[in-house]
Amino acid sequence: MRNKTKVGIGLIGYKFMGKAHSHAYRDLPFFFETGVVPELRAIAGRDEDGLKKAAEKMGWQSYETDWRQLLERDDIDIIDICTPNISHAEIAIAAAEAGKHLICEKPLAMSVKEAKSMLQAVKKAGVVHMICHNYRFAPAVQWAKQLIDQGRIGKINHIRAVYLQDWLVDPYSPYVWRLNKQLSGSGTHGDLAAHIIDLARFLVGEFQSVVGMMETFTKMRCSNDGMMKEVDVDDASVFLARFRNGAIGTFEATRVAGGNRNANRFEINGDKGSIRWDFENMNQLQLYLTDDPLGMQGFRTINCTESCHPYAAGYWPSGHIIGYEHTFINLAKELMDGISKGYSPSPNFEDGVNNQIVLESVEKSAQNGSWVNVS
Ligand code: SOE
Repeated sequence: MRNKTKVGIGLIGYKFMGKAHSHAYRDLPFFFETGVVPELRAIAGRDEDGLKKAAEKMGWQSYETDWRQLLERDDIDIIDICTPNISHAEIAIAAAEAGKHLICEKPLAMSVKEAKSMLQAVKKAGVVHMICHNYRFAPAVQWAKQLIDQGRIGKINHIRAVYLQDWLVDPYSPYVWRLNKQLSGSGTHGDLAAHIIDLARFLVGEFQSVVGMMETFTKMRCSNDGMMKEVDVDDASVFLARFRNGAIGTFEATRVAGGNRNANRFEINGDKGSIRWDFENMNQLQLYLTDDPLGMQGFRTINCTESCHPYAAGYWPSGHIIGYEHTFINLAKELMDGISKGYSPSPNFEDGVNNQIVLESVEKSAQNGSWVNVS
């Protein structure tokens, strides 16, 4: 008889995200008490050698070379999708039909249509679902949300958000699946803009309309097998947005901003103050309040490592910082709580659909050169 408080994870994909998620499940019980406790039951992938090594290294009890096997297994309660975007919908719908709870990497799908079919499937099956927008779960971002909800920076007028990487700045950097529209749906847009869209939806509110442009600077790249391949996705996407609450925003996502390895940053300006966050300094939040006395005004730095800060008490004493991997642990905590109490914590597939609608609206705008309503 297996322990009822344990839930079996079946994770598909074992590369970068597979590693981040595996680590999160493994370390979660170390830091947090959750209603149910994850157990690393099986990992799935196609290359048996790589899979076997990954399973051993990351502590998985077993592996399957066909993800469908996970759906057959009674000891798997949650399917975690860390595969290229093209397979998200097929796996999620089949898993929901098999009664498995779901967590899926972003972007949720290749299109709004696909995303909606995934949402429909999880709702019909009554399973718990989440999408992995991990940056929401940095304590400083959660703290920013609390400050905004308390009205500390007043009515929000602006957000300016960027997500800048540079791994494609070198025209000789090799062709990978993320550069193939058939496998990824879009390029930087779905990969990075999706994250800042999520942060904006979380902190500012729902989008109303967008106008944007997308560009591919290096149109051919060489794959590892020596073949030149066409890059048919964007290297960069930039857009302006109006929000339903009257705020406006600018967004920039790129993989060709030399010197920026993973610069996920935002600044939000309200009529009583401003908030700034920079992932590469993720434990700190910059806060400016307009009613600070004259002569004392300026951005102050809040180290979000005190026990009053979200998630911080689970880790270390004040001042002992956490990192990228902990955003996944915090997200996994929410997932476990959702499963034990029977709800789908945000961001869930509904957020995934709304995010995808913004992504697709920007794409439409980039094609026709005009504002598009996000409906
Ligand atoms: C690659 O650009 C990538 O791994 C993204 O897919 C992740 O979502 C981001 O967090 C880091 O960069």
